[in-house]
Order: sequence, then C-alpha cells, then structure tokens
Amino acid sequence: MMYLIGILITIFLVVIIVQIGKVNELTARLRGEKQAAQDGNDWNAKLMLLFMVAFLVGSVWSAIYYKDYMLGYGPNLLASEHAVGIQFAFNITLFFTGIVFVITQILLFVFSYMYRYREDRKAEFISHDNKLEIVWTAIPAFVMALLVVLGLVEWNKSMADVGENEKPVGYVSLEESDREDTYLEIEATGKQFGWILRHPGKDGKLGEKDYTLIDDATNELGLVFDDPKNIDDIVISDELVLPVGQKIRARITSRDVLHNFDIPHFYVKMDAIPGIPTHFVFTPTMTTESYRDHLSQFPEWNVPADPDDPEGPKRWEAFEYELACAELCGKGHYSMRRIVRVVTLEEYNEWLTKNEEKSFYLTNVRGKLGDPFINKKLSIEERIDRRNKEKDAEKKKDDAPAPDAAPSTTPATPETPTTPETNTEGNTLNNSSSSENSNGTTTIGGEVKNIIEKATEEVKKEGEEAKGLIDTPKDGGH
Ligand SMILES: [Cu+2]
Repeated sequence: MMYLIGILITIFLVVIIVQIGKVNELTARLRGEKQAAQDGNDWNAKLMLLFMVAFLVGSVWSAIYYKDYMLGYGPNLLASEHAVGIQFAFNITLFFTGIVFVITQILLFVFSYMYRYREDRKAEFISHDNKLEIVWTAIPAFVMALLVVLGLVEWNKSMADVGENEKPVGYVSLEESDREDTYLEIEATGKQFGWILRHPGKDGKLGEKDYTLIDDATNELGLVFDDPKNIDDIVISDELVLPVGQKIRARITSRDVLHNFDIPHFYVKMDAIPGIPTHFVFTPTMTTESYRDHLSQFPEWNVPADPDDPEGPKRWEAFEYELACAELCGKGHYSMRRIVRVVTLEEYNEWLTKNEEKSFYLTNVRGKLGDPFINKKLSIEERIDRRNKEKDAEKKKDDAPAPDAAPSTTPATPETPTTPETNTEGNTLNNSSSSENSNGTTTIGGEVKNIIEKATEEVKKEGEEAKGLIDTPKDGGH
C-alpha cells in the first residue's frame, strides 16, 4: 500500500514539474528569450547554494548521528592491541579528507553561483600560474605522503607475523614478562558452512594435517594421527576461547571455497583460501566480561536484547564478540557465525585442562583400529588419570560427613546461574539443580549445590596445577 502511494505521489510530482516547464516556456515567449535565460541561470545558481547548505549540514549531521554505531566510537571500543593504531590512522585520514571535502564542496557550489552566465561579463583567460600550481601540487602531495606513511606503518604492524625467537605455548603464563616472547597458535578452517576451530593443547603445537585424510564422518580436518603433536589438539566448532593479553596467532585456511576470518571488534580480517594458509596475529585486550561491564553504562545497551521478551537479559548482558565469515561463500554463509569468548588467563588455563580429555584424538581415535599409539601409555592419559583419582579421593573425603549435613541444609533458594564459563560441565549441573529446585525438594537442591562447589574447587585446583605445568620442562613423552 505504501509503495502504491509512493508511486502515485512520484507520478503526480512529475506531472507538476512538466506543467511548470510548459508555463515557463509560454512566459519566455511572452517576455523574450534573453531575459528568460538570465532568470533561469539566476534561479539555478541560487538553488546550487541552497543545495550546498543542505548537503553539508546533512553530511555533518549524519556523521555525528551515526558515530556511535561505528566501531571505535561511542560505546564500541576496539578490543585488540593493533586495532588502536589502525583506528588512529583512520581518524587522521578522516580529519584531512574531511577538511578537503568541505572546502571543495564550498568552492564547487559558490563558484557556480558567483560565475554564472552574465551577458555583460567575459571569461578571463590565464595560460598558467606557477605559484598557484606549486601550491596546489605540493600541499596535497605532502598530506598524501604523510597519510601513506602512517598507513604503511600501521599496516606493517598489523600484518607482522610472530618473531623467530617467540615460542608457541599451550598454557598461558600469568606473568606478563613471561608472556612477552610467547604466542598461542590456534587454527580456523573454513568450510561450507562453518568454522572448524582447533586449539593446540598443552604442547602449544598444532599437529600435522593431510587433505587426503579428510573424512567428514571421522576426521574432518584430515589430522595425521601418527604425529604426536595431534594427541592433545582440541577441535571445537561452536566457539573460540581466547585468553586476554596473550598474543594469538590464528592460522587460517579453508577446506573448499574462499571464506574470510573476521572478528570485527579486534579489527581482524583475513581471507581463508583453500591450499594457501594465511595467518593473523593479534592480542585481545578486553575479556567478554569486561566489555559487557563497559557496555552496561550506556542507556542504549540497557534495553532487552529480545524486544519480545522484556524481562529477558539486557543487550549488554547478551553481548558476545563474534567471528564471522566476511566472504559471501554460498547459501549457508550466514550460519558461519561463531562466538568468540575472551577470558582471563586463569580461566583459559582452566578451560584447557577441562577440555584436555576431549582432545580429538582421545575421543575419536584412541583405542580404535588405526590408533598408532595403541599399546603405549600416553602422558596426557596419565595426567587425566591423576586428576580423576584426585577428584575421586576428594569426593570420598567430602562424602563422609555428607549424610549428617544434608538434612540440615537450608531450604533451596533459587540458584543463581553459575557463570556461563562453566559451559560443558557447569551447564548440566546447573540445569539439574534448577529443575530440582522447581520441584521444591530441598535436600536434592542442597546436594546439587555441594556438587557445584566441589566442581568449582576442582577447576580452581586444576588451574593452579596448570600454572605449574608451564614451568616444568617440555615433556617429550608423547
Ligand atoms: Cu564462508
């Protein structure tokens, strides 16, 4: 309906303009051609000035109005080290081009007005003016050189690979000075349609791959299992977990067509090309949690994330960094969105410990036909066994006084959800606790609470263990 009204109004306007044109022609014939041409020129010149004012005011207004929607302005902080430099180069460029934009627009329209046709005026002919030409060549050349150099410096910084003496790590060090010469290498493989994300595990090294081994059912990356570096590699496809303040080297590749590895908040963007591995090195500077805290100060982020659910989480609470594919790669392109969770260094080490037993090799190959280490005891298994034994021992110790304690527990208050970080185990525990709470059985609620507390303690302990692991020399035991 709105379209129909729009079309009718357009037709109506065209008819009016045509009619005005006809009236003008008639009056011109009555008044004489010359005078009519002069009047027409005057009108056009004045309209040019009007257009200039409307255009410049509109440009400035829209730049101010939409500023807060852009990354690097308003609430949208940039969350990586190199992004700040790129933003600086961008702002400087915008400053100079902005000045040039306003000056040239004013000259264009004001000159059109000033030098409109007059019968009594003749154009002046100047063959050349050396001084003028030097000025209008030298100034732009100087500014352009400045911008190019600035851009090049930032470009080289952003595109730099890790240094030769920097070493890859699995667990990240909590000491900033120890982290300086280290990087965490992760891998993102694009496919139609999704990202297969790989973490290196404790050894900090990604295992070898061979495309001829790719099998969608059993080995979607084509990992070479003879390579011991593959034993602890963790393959995860739903989210990318990154430690804050640690240099990350993303190894980027594709299994089929062109994709693009894009994390806008980090100013990270790189093509994923089948057959040509690319990379991007960056350092996240804000955890997801601290970014949410920052956003919570702004009124526009304090509205419900889902307009249909006014009681649901606020926009800032639902905020996530995202990894997108920025190359239109097919009909399922949109579904390549993945969450990027930036966590503290301690949380990352805990996450790695927790996910060690979910390594691709252990869950898919170990003990099966074709396992190259079938009769060997692996150090990763020893670690996991030791942790499980400690877990059991602790459980026994805690279970002993439990029967007395259980009945005396206070009635279950609705459990506040544990942090979303405890994704894998935390969630299941959490779900069971809330369902039991809704049934109103107090004892079970208390027990579940115990389990959660124990799990949290466990994770804390493993994290500390992980810290210790960094100091121990590399185990060549694999
Ligand atoms: Cu894609």
